[in-house]
Amino acid sequence: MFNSKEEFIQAFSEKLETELGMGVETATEHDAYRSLGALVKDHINKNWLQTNHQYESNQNKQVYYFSMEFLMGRLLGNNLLNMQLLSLVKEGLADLGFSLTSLEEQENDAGLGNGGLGRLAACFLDSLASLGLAGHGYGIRYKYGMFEQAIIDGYQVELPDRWLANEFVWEVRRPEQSLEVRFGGHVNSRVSSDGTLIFEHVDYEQVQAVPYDVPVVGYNNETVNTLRLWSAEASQEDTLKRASQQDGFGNFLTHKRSLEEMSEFLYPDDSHEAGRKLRLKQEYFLVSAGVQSAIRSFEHLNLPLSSFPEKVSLHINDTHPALVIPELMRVLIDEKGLGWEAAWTITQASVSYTNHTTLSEALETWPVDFVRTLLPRLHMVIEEINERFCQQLWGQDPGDFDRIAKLAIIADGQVKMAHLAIVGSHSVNGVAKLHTEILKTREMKNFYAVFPERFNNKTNGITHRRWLLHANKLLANHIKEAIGDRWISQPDQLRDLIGKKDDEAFLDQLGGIKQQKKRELASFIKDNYGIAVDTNSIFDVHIKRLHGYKRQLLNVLHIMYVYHELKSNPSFEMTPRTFIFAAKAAPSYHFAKKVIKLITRVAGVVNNDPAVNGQMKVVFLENYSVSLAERIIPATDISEQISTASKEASGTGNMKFMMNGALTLGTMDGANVEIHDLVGDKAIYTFGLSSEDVLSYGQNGGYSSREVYESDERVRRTLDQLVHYSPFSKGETEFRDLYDSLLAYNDEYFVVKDFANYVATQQRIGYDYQQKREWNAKSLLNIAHSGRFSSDRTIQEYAQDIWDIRPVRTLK
Ligand code: 26V
Repeated sequence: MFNSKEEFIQAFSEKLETELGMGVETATEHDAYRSLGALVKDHINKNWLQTNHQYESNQNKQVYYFSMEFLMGRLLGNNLLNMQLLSLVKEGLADLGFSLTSLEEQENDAGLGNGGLGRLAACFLDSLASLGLAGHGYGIRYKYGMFEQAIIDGYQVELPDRWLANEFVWEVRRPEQSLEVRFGGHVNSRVSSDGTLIFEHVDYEQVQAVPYDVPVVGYNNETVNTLRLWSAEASQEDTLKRASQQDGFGNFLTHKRSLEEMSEFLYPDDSHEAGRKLRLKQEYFLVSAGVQSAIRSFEHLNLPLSSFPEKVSLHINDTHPALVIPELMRVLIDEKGLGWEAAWTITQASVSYTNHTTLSEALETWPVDFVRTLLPRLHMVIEEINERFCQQLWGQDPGDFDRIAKLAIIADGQVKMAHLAIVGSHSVNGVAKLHTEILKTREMKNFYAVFPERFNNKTNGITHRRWLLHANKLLANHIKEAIGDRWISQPDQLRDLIGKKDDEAFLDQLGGIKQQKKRELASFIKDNYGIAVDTNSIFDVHIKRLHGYKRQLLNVLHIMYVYHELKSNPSFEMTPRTFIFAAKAAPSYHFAKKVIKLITRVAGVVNNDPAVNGQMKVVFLENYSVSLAERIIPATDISEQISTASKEASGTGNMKFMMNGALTLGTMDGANVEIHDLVGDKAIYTFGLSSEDVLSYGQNGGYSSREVYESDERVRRTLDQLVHYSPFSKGETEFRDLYDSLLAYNDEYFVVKDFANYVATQQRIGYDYQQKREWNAKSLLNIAHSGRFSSDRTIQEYAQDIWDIRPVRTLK
């Protein structure tokens, strides 16, 4: 390891030469990035090997976090940070004429996820390694990750994400650890000589699952865990066999493509289950490779299979990898010769499941026919699990057909993945207190009655290393000056900042840092979009996936209202605002795409109207991604978390903003409730219906958006602007579907209902923002309480309550 700037310069120059055959003078930023990456990886490798040795020799229990998504973002800066090399490398590079920040920007985001669920998985990996816990990710090495979004003529256009186009410097291909995954075919059963039933899978297609390992570097503790991403390839053997048949080559190519599409692209829809066969193939591909790989590692320990749950935890990130349950059963029974009961005990004790949504349209179900043809042996296992579970229910409550019909894993020709996940695991958790309560009392009420001990809450968290230490060094340093750096290993200690709440100089400096981050974002906006924004205005930010329930429409309707007031009401007063949006819409989600169109239309009108330009601007930043979030969040004053209460399971953006000193404008939904509990009424702006209100309207009716429309003139005028002649719509029909969703379809997400309350709360924010010192004190309170939302806390809870694992190394 290099211990000084000089040693770094020496090592870096050598690397440029040996790796790229290049001198420092001729290297481009991209060359420099590549060789820096290679150099850093050399150093990681030593610790990686050592960590693995240590896990093996200590026989530590290993956790495998199965997730169809890992939204990692860029790794260079974070790896340097966690290795404590950031300042040394930065200075060394500066001496050579390179800026570390520019080199970091050479890296493509690893965007192998849609949103919250995938980013959570990435934060969890960082915390596992940083806490010295043996936890690894299993995912898919999609050739194309989350699509790249361009805005053309105000509309979203999706472009392929070629993140692998210039080599991904962090991965290591490990072909020797490849495994075979089988699809299709038939199952023959026969009775063996000793009387046991044997199942033989025949006529199947096979695909090679080739692992690409990515190191996950812990913070200052020499731990390096593994994110193992599986890639689908045609096997050599299969290739030879096909190539030698008639029409060998053509046949081979078609076949190869059909196999390799399994790791071709990430499904970009995170709220509608489309029931695509390829998606089910992807899920089984991940599951089968992961389960086999976990068993292979376990077998190195030479222990009886009965101790598998003491040495291995298989965690499933939502139901997408729920096939882990029947797959583990299959391997244990068919390949390891265990009986059903023994296999079932092991499976249940090893598997745990996190639920991330209560939206019914996102709950996974698969047609039984799909499962039977694609995975004939797993289909048999699932049927047996279902049969035995239904028997158990019958035994508890004979004759209650209704209950059995509701709880069955297979019903109406569908396999219900959430039911499979609950029945086959020992722990089911929600991701915020409110969400878990909703699961227990509503969505999964019947299961809660059967297995109350399985249900538990693990409120989400985010890694403060990426989202504060790395994304906002200025703020992190300011905090260190005030309270030292204990909070880095114990984020709860950020509470010491509360002592600074009356320290005027400190609060002014805090305000100064926010201004600086706003200036940086403003120049990014100017450079990329040509829009000049006022850094003294409130930066009001709404960045997340575009979805009806997240209510970007409520935000934009408020902007339309404010614009109208500014133009027509001379006594209307407002604190200048910059409204910032970023959001990707699922490609087939027409409503969401229309909302983007509306935002960009409103932006065009507002930004080009000199009459309001001193007061407001609207900016839609394209291609929302982890690295864009890292730019925006530190510069935010107001964090919009305005989901329809009960619909957002937790939210994690809310936590990132809070940690960077933004104030939340939010509904009492998801983890906003817990933010409110911590900071108190004065340091958060809550508004709108409660989750009880929303759920009860859903159950009993009683809401009419038209009544509100007719009784509130501001609502009527604003909505009418969508369809009548107005600055935003020249009477076109373009926004008719948005209008109809609010009136004809009675406003599913209660936008109209919450409008008045939202407007009033925004007004209050405008006044409060003018009291700078008080504002900064509220901002401070948010930062001070944000330690609770470090994913270190979340992971410690998982480790203790669900996985039963302890740190391997003591933290330095
Ligand atoms: C569903 C589907 C279904 C169609 C195929 C692709 C796909 C991909 C993902 C999903 C489920 C997405 C669920 C999700 O992201 N939930 C979010 O999880 C966050 C972390 O727990 C949480 O903070 C958010 O509130 C929750 O919406």
